[in-house]
Amino acid sequence: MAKALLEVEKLANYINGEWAEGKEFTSVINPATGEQVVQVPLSGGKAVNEAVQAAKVAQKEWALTPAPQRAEVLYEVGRIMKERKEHLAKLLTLENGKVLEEARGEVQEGIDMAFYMAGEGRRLFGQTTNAELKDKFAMSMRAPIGVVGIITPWNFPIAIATWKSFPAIVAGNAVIWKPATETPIMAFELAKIYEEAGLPKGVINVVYGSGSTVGDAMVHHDDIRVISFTGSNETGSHIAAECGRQLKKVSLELGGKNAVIVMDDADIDLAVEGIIWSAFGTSGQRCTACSRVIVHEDVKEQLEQRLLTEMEKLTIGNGLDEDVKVGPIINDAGMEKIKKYMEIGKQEGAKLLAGGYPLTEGNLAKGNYFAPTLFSDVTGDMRIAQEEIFGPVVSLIPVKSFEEAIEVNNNVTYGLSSSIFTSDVNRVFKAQRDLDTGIVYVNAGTTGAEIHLPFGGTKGTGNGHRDSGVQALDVFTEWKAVYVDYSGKLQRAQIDVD
Ligand code: UN1
Repeated sequence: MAKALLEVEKLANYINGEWAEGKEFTSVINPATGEQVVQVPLSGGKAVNEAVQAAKVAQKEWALTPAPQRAEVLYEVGRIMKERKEHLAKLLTLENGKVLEEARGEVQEGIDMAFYMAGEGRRLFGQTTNAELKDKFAMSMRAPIGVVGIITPWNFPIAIATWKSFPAIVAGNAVIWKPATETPIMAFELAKIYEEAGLPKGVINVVYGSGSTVGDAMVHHDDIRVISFTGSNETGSHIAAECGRQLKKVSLELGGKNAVIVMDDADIDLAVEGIIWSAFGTSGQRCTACSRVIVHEDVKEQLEQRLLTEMEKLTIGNGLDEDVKVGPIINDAGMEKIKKYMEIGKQEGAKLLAGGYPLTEGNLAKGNYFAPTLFSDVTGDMRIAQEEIFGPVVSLIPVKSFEEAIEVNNNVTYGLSSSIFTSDVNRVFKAQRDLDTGIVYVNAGTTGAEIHLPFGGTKGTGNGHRDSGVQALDVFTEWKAVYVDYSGKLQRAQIDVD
C-alpha cells in the first residue's frame, strides 16, 4: 500500500528548493499494523543552519512580492490539495492511524486553511487613525518577521502545519518546518505541493529530526525569530524558557483536559453522540478530545447506560477499513501512558465501567489498540480527571448543579475546549461566559474547530497566542506604527498640541 502511494522508500529534507538526502534514518511505523511505511532522516543542526541561510535569502525577495501575488501560491496549494485529497488522506491514515473518514476531514481542514489564508493576501488589514497634530497621518500595518520556525505534532500532521505555515507565508515570512518524526509523510507531500504551486525556493524548508537535535537547533538559532509549537506541556515550557532567554517570540498550543457537561435538561441522545464522537474519535488523541464528562446526578445513570451501549458498537481496527470507527494509538509510549492511567484510576477509587485494557485479538495484536474506556464516580481532583491521557478514556464526574459543573470544568490546569448540553437558553449564555476555555461548544462535543476562528486555549494550554483564524497572523507579523508628517515643520507629539 505504502509503495503504491509513495514513490520513495526514504524521505529527504527539502532545503532551498532541493531534496537533500539524509545520512541517518529511522523507521516510520504504521500504528495499525506495526509495518514500516518509509524511512525518515534524522538530521542535525547543520541541516537547520543550511535551511536558515536559504530562508534568509529567500525571505528578502518574498517579503517584497506583493501579498496578493504571495496568496496566488496558496490558492494553487489549495487547488492541488483538493485534487489530491484522497491520496493525502490514505497516506495520513498509513502514518498516523486515524480512520480514513477523519483523515479526509483533516486534509479538508488544510484545504480550507489554504483558501482562507489566500484571501488574506488581499486583506492583511492594518488601521489608519487620526494623528494628534495637524497635517500629520498615522497608521499601523503588519510587517513580516523574517525566518520563522514551526514544530508540528503527529496527531494532526497536515492540518496544524497549514494553520502555521499558510499565515506565515502569506504574511511574507520564510519557514523552517520540523514535523514530528512519527508522521513525516504529510510534510513530504506538502513540500512537493508547495514546489508544484510555484513557491520560490527557500521560502519553505522541511528538516526532519528529533526535538532534541533539530528542534533544539531551531530554538537556539539567532536568525529564527519565532517558534510556533504544538505538542506536550513539558516540551512547550522548555521551548518557552529557552526562547524567553533569547527574547524570541513563541506561540504554544499544548494539552487539554476537555469536558462535556450534561445537564438534567439535556437531549441525552444528542449528548451521547457528542461524547462518543469527541472522546473516541481519533482514539482520543486530539488536544480537543473529551476526556471528562461532568454529568448532573439526575441523569447520570441514564447517561452511563446509553454511553455503554454506544461504546459496545464502536468498531476498532485499521483505519483504512471504511467500517472502522476507532483506529490505533500512535506508538508504544502512547500505549504505556494510557495503561499507567488505568492503574492510577483504579487506585484512586474510580469505577471502571468499560474497557481499561489493550486489544490484542487476531490482527489487532500487530498494532497498538486500546479498548474504549469509561470510568465513573470520578471526582474532579483525581489524577484521571486532571491529567491529559491522550487516549480513548473518559472519566464521568457527577455533580449536583449547573454552578458545580462550571466549577469542576474550570478546576484544571488546562483551558482548551469545553462543551455543555442543555436546553435552557439562560444556562447557554451563562456557560459561554463562565467556562474559562479558549473554545466553547453548546450542544456539540469538544472537537470540531473551524479554521477561520482562533484555535487555542487559556491557562496551561498555551501562552496566549492562537493558531488559525485571522489571529494566527499576529504570531507571524510585527505591528508597525507609521507616522507621516506633511506639515513641513517640526511638530512635537504631546507638546505642540495647542
Ligand atoms: C488538535 O487536536 O491538536 O477541533 C487539533 C478539532 C480539530 C483540530 C484538533 N479541528 O478537533
